[in-house]
This record gives sequence, structure tokens and C-alpha cells, in this order.
Amino acid sequence: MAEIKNVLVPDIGNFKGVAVIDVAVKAGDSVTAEQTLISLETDKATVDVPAPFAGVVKEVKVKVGDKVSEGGLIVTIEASESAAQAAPAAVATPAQQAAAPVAAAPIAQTANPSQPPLAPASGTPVGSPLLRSDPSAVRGGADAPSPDKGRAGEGFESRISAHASPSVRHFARELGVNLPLVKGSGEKGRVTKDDVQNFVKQALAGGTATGGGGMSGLLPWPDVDFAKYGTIETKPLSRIKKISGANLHRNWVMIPHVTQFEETDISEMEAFRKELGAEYAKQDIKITPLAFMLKACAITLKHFPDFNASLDAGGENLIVKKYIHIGVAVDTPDGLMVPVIRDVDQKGIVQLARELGEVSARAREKKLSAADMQGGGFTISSLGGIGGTAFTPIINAPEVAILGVSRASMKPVWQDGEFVPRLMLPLSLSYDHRVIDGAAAARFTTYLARVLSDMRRLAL
Ligand code: CAO
Repeated sequence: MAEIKNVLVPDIGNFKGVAVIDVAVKAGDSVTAEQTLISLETDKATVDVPAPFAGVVKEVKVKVGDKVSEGGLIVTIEASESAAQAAPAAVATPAQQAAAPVAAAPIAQTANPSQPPLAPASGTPVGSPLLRSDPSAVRGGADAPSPDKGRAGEGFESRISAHASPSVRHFARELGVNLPLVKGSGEKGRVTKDDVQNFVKQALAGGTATGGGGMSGLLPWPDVDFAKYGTIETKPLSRIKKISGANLHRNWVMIPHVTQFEETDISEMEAFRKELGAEYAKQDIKITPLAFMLKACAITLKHFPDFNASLDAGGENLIVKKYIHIGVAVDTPDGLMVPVIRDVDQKGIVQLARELGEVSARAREKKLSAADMQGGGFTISSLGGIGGTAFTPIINAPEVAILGVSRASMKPVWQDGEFVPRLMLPLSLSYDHRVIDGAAAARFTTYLARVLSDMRRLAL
């Protein structure tokens, strides 16, 4: 005959009087081994207590708000025979309980005893509380270890805690919803199933799931009757503008951009460019500073491969590219296009200049194919032919950095005790701060500046 066993609060790491924040089962429920029975909340962590074996819940002895300690009775379960044999140590029959209380496996303590235990010592023994491995569920842990602590931005998220029942957590996991991003409408901000559903609906409807509460908190776009104030003309956006606009919008909203500014002395480069330009003008090849920029970027990307990389779709891995294909933003009458120049590291300045001329002409004649615009690992956007001293380019996702080039101008530069006129080129590097740290970006632009100011390095 099946035996009724007590399931007791296991070792939860020296905490006493811990609040029950969720009861996931009721009398009559069939449970499987490891299915969450209740959730407890210390001031440092949320802990799920799982069923040590499969069976049918006979009685639930706790309710939300109760305070429990190690050894306290949670539920009684009529165990299926095989299950009871499989996990005898985690429970005690009512008769045994007084003399032989629970033997749930203890969980590992962190080095700092004031910190909560963060993970089972090895695996998750039957009957041990399942401390959430999801770092987002660990609360109050500015110093709590996070599996991905190296990635900027995640530390912040790991400090956000979502109150939600195990079933809601399970539901969110199934839908791939990052729970800390969902605003809870339940008691004390608890996230309900409806909240998760609404979050998904909103994301599908074009709202984004990118920040606390997504974009739902924004005011609607102003709908103004401009004709009330004077004559107007309505011009539909071009197809290219619509497509690039949607991409730019996503990239701006989803990538934490930072822009690093730099200035480099291209006096020598300009003298050489002019020489080369005169030589190749006869062949109808226009040698502009951009060909040098491409080459200098290829050299710099080789030195800093993380800038020639992409986050994978799950945001878990950085894919570093071993090839150097660089996109170049081209301004066309219909909008912005970004053809890609391939294997830049393997080409010389003249060949790059020739290709640049060809692709920008094809872009303006609307002759680029989709393949011409694919495969880039990094982008250069040059407004140097037009003007300006600096700007903040938007990263071309899923790339992680883009270089903006502004117009070079003569400036007095302090050299060897005197001001000398030098041609200075302004650079603006926007980078994805989830992948690239500020120090790395400053090293990148400093290196790039050196390559551009020292022609010998371009030959390396
Ligand atoms: N500083 C000073 N002069 C520069 C310069 C710089 N950084 N870059 C180019 N120039 C000069 C060129 O040498 C050329 O001079 P000359 O006519 O006297 O020979 C002139 O400016 C025009 O250059 P260009 O624009 O024809 O050629 P390019 O290789 O510099 O650029 C291309 C090619 C296709 C990138 C460019 O035409 C273009 O479309 N730029 C706009 C890109 C853009 O819109 N970016 C913004 C994206 S975000 O909205």
C-alpha cells in the first residue's frame, strides 16, 4: 500500500522564520519528483522547495505568509511505491518524524556566510531546495556571482528580482520571456500569468521588450494637423528609407551605444593621397581618404578582433569573424545604403579606392544586390566629403561597432615647443557597450589614430 510521508523544510542555509511566498500545490494534486511545492523568500534569495518524489498531495500544511524554518512540515504526500523507494532520505513518515526528521541535502554556502547559498554543492540532490540558477532571480546580490558577470549590462539585470510563482516562472520560461523585464501587477508587484501574456502581446504588436516595462510607458506619437499653421506638402518615405529607418530604430533602441571621439594627424597621409590621386586620375580612379580609412580599420580590427564580431541571437555568445569585410555607408537620393567591401585586409589602397568608386556608383544607380550589402563585420560612415566635426553613428546590428569619419581640417598642433599646422581628422567610434568596454574602445581609436598618422603602419 502506498505510504503517506511528510515533506519537511530542508536546510535553507541557517535562515529561520523564512516567509512562504508561494504555495504551488493543493490537496489532491499529483506531483512529480522535483516539482516545486512551495517558494520561500529570505532577505537575499528566492528558494523553490521541490517534491522529493512523485505522488499525490494529501495535505498542505503551510500557506502564503507563513514563516517556516528547517524541519517544518510543508505537505504530506502519498508516495507512489517506486518513488518512495527512490528517495527515502528526504522525508519522514509521520510516525518517524519526531525522532528522525528530514535529511534533505544541504546546499552549498558561499565563502561569505552573510551571503545566501547560491547553488547546490553538486547537482541538485533530491529534496534539496532548488536555488534558482537564473541569476535574475537572485536578489540583492550586487556582489552575488553571476555566470556572465564579464558582460556589461548583465550585472544590472541580475540585481532586478521578479516576484512570481513557480508556475508563472515556468510559463515565462516556456515563452522565452525574461521575467525581470515584466512589470508585475499583483500584490507587492508580483508578476502574474496575465502580466507575462500581456508582455508577449505587446512585444508581438511591435512594442519592444527591451527595457523595464518595455516601450509601453511612452506617449503616443503626436498627431498634429500641421496644415492649420500654414501650407504643407506630404512626401511619402522611400522604400529604402522605410527599411533603413526600421533597422536604425531597432538598433538605436536595442543597443546600448557609447561614442568615443578621437582626432588624428593625417598630414602625411594626405600628401601621399594627393600624389597617388594624381597618378591614378588618368585611370579614372578617385583616391579619397576613405580608401585609407578602410585599410587602417582592417589593420586595427585585426589587432582588436572583438570589434569585428557579433552577438548571437540569444545574446549569449560573441561570434568573432576571421574575415574582414567592411560596410561603407553610401548616401543616395533614396536614402542610406551600406554595400560591403570584402577582404579589406588583403587589398591595397588603389584596389580599395576602385571598389569604393564602383559600389558607391552602383548604390546611387540602385544596382546593388542584397548580397552586396551582406556579410559585413564593421561599418564606416564617412561624412568627411560634406563637413562636420563629429557625430554619433548608429551601429549596424548585429555588428558591434561603427566608425564615423568627419571632415579633416587644418589645426594648430603643439609640437616640439611650437604650434605647427597639421591636417587633423575627427573620428567617432560608436560601440555596443554590452560587448565592448570603454577602455577597449579608447585603445581601438588610439591605435587607429596611430595607424592613420604613421603611413608605415598602413603597409603592415
Ligand atoms: N576630410 C576632408 N575631405 C574629405 C574627407 C575627409 N574626411 N573625406 C572625403 N573628403 C573629400 C574627398 O577627398 C573629395 O575631395 P575632392 O572632391 O576634392 O577630391 C570630397 O571630399 C568628396 O569625397 P566623396 O564623398 O566623393 O568620396 P568619399 O570616398 O569620401 O566617400 C561615400 C564616398 C560613398 C562614402 C560618400 O560619397 C558618401 O555617400 N558619404 C555619406 C555617407 C553617409 O551618409 N553617412 C551617414 C550615415 S548615417 O546617416
